[in-house]
Amino acid sequence: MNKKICILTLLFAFILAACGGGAPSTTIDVTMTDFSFTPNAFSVPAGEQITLNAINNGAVVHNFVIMKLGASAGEAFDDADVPNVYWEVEIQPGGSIKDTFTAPTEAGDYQVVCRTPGHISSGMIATLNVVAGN
Ligand SMILES: [Cu+2]
Repeated sequence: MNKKICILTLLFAFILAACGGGAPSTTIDVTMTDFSFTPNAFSVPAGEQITLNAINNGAVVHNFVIMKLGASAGEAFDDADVPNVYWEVEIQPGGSIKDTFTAPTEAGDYQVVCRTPGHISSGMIATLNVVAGN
């Protein structure tokens, strides 16, 4: 590939990554692989019904787990983290789901993780930014 195009492509990717969440949306589109969420930042309006469209392009089961505000699953998701789950859904390898949940009413950054053992430390972490309504 032409070097200039390559650099421009990289730059564009960084800009997209920086804007991650973008404007709040009631739809989340996420692709899971072994082992990441793409994108890894989402922005939703507080208290609204959110539609999650998730695709698992990986070879193993992945989860989209939203932790409660201020909670972190740490390096590994274990039993102690279960009460701190706000909402979660599991997606089989090669599968996809369309599901809905009600966004938290409290604005802030919520941690999103995959609870399959070893996946957090492999990089399956994302951020759900909940934005207060008008
Ligand atoms: Cu996973």
